[in-house]
Amino acid sequence: MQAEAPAAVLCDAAELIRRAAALIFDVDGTLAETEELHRQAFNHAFVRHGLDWEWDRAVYRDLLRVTGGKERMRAFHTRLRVAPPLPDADIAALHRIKSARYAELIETGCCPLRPGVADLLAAAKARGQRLAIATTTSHGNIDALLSQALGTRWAADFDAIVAGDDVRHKKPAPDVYLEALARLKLEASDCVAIEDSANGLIAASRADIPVLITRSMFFRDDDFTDARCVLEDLSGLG
Ligand code: XBP
Ligand code: MG
Repeated sequence: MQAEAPAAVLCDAAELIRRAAALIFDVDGTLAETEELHRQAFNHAFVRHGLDWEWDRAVYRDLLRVTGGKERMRAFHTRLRVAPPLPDADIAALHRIKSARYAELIETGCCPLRPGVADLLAAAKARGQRLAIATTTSHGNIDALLSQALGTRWAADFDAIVAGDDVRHKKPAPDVYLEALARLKLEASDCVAIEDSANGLIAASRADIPVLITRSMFFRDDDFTDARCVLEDLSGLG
């Protein structure tokens, strides 16, 4: 008797996507494997600011439990138990340097969209489905990535673009997804959230939005039990 596959594996991802009135995309790890560039940009900022911090991939994987670059740096400093805490002005200055470096790295073209993303965006648009973004990162980072990948007029195809600083609480709070639903004027059940991390799954689920997971570099082993579907990538869904 063959063991029952987990419900998420049995789901028909193409059907889940086709039925939705809107697709709400996470950015980092979902549209592109950007977290490795974020990590390099953080390390660049630490050197520029005269800090002897360096985040290798193992440290960064653990720190990614904290969403938001500024919050991540504050969490790391707290773990060092070095008093006094870094002033907000220093955190803000570090984040500006980091974001500028991230944009420079993205503009080299070294971080393409993940497999299937461009085709899915085009197919959804052709089917008359609406597109939205719900991310923890900044508008500047979204624009750097999608201008590079889709051209400078990329935003015209999205009905709602909600970034981390647009809401009070970042993921795993549902705020960015609730704001996206409000701007779309759609019910949660009429949409699908496309995510790569447990924090993203929790955020969308708290907004009652069905979630399709695309496994990514830093979150491969996260618990995706509550997702409707778990895929390696978005290939073939366009
Ligand atoms: C992932 C995040 C972001 C990025 C870094 O966002 O948690 O904090 O790691 O970007 P997503 P910032 O919801 O798209 O997966 O430094 O701009 O926060
Ligand atoms: Mg993500």
